[in-house]
Amino acid sequence: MKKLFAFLLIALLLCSLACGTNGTPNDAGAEVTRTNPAEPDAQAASPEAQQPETAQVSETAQPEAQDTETPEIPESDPVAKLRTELIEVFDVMEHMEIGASGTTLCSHDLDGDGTEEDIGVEIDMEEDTLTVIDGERSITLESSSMVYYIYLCDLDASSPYHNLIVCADWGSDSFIATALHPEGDRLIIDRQVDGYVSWDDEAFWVDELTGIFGTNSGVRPYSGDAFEPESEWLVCAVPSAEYVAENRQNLYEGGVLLHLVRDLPCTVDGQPAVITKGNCLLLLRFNDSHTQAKVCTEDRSVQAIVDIDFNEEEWLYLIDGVEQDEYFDNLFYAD
Ligand SMILES: [Ca+2]
Repeated sequence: MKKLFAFLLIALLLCSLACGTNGTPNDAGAEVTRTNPAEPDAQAASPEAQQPETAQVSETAQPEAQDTETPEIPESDPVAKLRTELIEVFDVMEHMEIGASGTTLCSHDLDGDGTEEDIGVEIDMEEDTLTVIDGERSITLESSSMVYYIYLCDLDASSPYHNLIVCADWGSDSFIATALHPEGDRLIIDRQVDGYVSWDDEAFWVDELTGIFGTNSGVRPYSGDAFEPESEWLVCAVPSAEYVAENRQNLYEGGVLLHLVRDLPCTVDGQPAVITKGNCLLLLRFNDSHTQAKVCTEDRSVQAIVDIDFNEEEWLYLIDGVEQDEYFDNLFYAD
């Protein structure tokens, strides 16, 4: 994860430099052109009607220069109420004795019957498996990883049992998270997610990979017995407070300002619109099917939704039939 984070920081630095070479981001207000979908024939027939209504947006706002706090997640999609509790997190490899294939991590009453049982793991490097053990119960997961974190937690206080989340690195910082709970004499998989799990005072967050608009990943909260995502929308991963402080000119609310070099078709207030080239945009969120992105202009006066055709086989992101890297000149992860 450290490698991924360092990589992301380098990516963000390069992005910021690229944006900086294309003019001062705040030297002009964002311009959004709204088209009128109700009168397509009139637009085609009349030259005057082809001039769409243009909304000039107010002066851009400069972020507080001295504010070095970790940026808040922009906008207010509903986020899960706190229903989760982290009891303990185990770095499995640190618990392993040298040469051992398994270890007991702790004693805990995972099933809620009032009696503690031993929770542990066994690793089979020949079969590439990880077996999670809870007393008499066990489950074997496929894994080629040697980096494991196991979260002992209570995902839903209304259930009698507690949960385990196994977070394994399959190589190249490609994590998979498996949420488990005890049921009878078995451990049951609630959900497996491609992503890295972290926890804060609000929820468990899963960092999922994406390539939308040059990002590397996005996060969203998961909670509940089924370890379900609490929002359709993922928040783009935010860089560190130190990085934000050092790169104020191209950052806003923790994201990188993307420099538009092509008019971007989008939806504003439910109406078709175009954000004209020359503006800088901030990617706020994207949805879990990678088909929509929420963006805002750098002064945050206009928020828009961009429809994206995601070709998963070729990992291509197309906007109005054009690859995303033709819209911006400072994407780090291009198609
Ligand atoms: Ca028990």
